[in-house]
Amino acid sequence: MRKAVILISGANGEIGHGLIRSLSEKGGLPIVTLDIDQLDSSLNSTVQDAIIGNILDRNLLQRLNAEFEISAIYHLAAVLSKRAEFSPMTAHDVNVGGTINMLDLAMEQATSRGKTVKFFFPSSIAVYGMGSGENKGNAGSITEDDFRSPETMYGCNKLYCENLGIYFSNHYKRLSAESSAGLIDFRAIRFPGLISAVTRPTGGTTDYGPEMIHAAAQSQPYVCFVRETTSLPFMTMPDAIRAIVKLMDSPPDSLSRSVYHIMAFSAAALQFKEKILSYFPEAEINFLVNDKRQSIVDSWPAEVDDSPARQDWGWKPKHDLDSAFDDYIIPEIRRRYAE
Ligand code: AKB
Repeated sequence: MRKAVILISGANGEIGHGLIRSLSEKGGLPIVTLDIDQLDSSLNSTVQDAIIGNILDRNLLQRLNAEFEISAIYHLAAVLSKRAEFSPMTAHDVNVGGTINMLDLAMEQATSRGKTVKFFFPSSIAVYGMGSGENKGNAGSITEDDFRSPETMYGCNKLYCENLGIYFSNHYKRLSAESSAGLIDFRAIRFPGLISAVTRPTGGTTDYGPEMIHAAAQSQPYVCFVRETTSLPFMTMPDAIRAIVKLMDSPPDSLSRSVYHIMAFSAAALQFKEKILSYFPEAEINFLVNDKRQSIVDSWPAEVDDSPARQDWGWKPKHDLDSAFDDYIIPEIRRRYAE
């Protein structure tokens, strides 16, 4: 008998930490994690099996297929936007090759059991390409279908993988005698910049916000690589985790789309600095624009219209900019660095 589980790839990353805790507190099937690195030891007691391995290793995935009965996959493993611009081929291999491997695993599981496998994919505001700073300024709150012309490898990978997920869900092998449509229930969220007080950000372009906060909490100077006036949408990690759980728990017939974007607040880099100074008056935060990285941030929208997510599955962030700092970031980050 194969063991019934849910599978989380890239579990050791920032989203993985929060998601594992939340899913294990919620109860339900045991969690198996897959990550290229050893799982953070503080999470060991919350998972059944922490497998160290590569999502590109098809033999390993075959072993997982044989050993487990997987009813849901949360496929979090990815190379983020900064690293992807330095190593686009690696990013493509991991982000696209890894995703199709996981979709294929989901399909094998679903066909062998004749039951739908749920698949969660974290997409990103990187799928958008605003074209120019002027467009970004004029666009206001954009819909999911606007400006889908990504300018980064990471954004191209994410947009393509959204389409792969929809293909596996709705049109897989559409010319073969037995249709496999409906065996994968693919759901994706395009996340804005995420702020975790618990884990240190690495490899993202939106990370200037959280990097500034983590540096200040450790009395380290920080040089921000975008202009003071640069705005992006953001949300706290607990809101992101709540969103994943809420979307995955929603009945299929309540969803009008497979891919939703969401945000909690839009903030300029200077607003982060001012907020941080109000808690850490000694913080040393300066701005030295890196034109290349700035151009990437300028290609992403300042705001998204998340009314479809609000209407379909009740998305509602708990934290705005003020409560993000007051109720989550500052208390958690003080605790983290006091330990
Ligand atoms: C990154 O900056 O790479 C990510 C993203 C835009 O999804 N936070």
